[in-house]
Amino acid sequence: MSYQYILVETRGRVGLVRFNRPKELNALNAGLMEELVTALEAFDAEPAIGALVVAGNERAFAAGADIKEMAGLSAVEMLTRDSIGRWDRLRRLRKPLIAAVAGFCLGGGNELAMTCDMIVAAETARFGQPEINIGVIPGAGGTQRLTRAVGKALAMEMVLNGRLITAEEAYRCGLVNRVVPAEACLDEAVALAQQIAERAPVAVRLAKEAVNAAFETPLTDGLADERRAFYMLFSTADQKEGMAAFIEKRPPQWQGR
Ligand code: DAK
Repeated sequence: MSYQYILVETRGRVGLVRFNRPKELNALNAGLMEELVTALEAFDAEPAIGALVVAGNERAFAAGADIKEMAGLSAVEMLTRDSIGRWDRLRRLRKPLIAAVAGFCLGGGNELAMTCDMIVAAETARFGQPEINIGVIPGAGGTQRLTRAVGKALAMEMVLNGRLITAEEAYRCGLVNRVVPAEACLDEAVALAQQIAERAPVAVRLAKEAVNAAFETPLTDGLADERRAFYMLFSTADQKEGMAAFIEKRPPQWQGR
């Protein structure tokens, strides 16, 4: 399949999608979002792929939704073009999704990064929800995910006053997993994804579901769901193999079942 707005490649067991609108700082227009979700869903369905990475370039992960595309739309047009449906499809990806973020990561770009399961940040990364500067507020989860990630005080400042934060600050407040030199960012993210992709796939899938459930469920329900998933894994060949390999002091050979 050929794409206009993204570059797609496979590295080992990792499916990599890079935004490719450099002149527009990777602004997320409808075409780019559709291509992104389509490519990630294809990787999600491919057994040879164990984890996914999404990246921009050195100047920008993404500077937000495409303001020029949105500017003239009415509320009803915003509603009926159902662009949020693509974001819901991202949430439904089963394989771990890692964002490699360098440069601007703003508005919808930051919301996209936060929709991912982990973020590897370059020292050059700048995170923000500057929608207030153009007369709106975040619309793809920014007020919710940012607040859960960094807490109320900083989220309020970023959303109400458009403050950008550095990669270091993002690391200190728990928004990103690690900060690395810009030139190493993509490789670090791919290496992290590759490590996860080499683990027992069914356990990885259930682990992702269980951690994400912590944001949706009361503790008692989340604990019960986790326990059920834990017991269920004892029906997999990989649980038998993993524990046998530990006892026999050898590396496990996962079968993905
Ligand atoms: N949209 C369109 N074009 C953009 C853009 C954007 N978000 N950001 C940058 N560009 C374009 C600029 O217009 C410029 O194009 P030309 O004028 O040269 O043709 C080019 O990229 C380079 O940008 P600058 O010349 O401005 O570069 P600077 O280094 O001076 O400044 C900047 C970089 C990132 C500080 C600045 O470009 C900037 O402030 N950009 C806008 C950031 C922003 O406000 N982002 C939030 C957008 S609103 C939803 C889904 C998503 C969303 C909402 C709802 N649903 C599904 C419901 C998300 C909304 C948003 O993200």
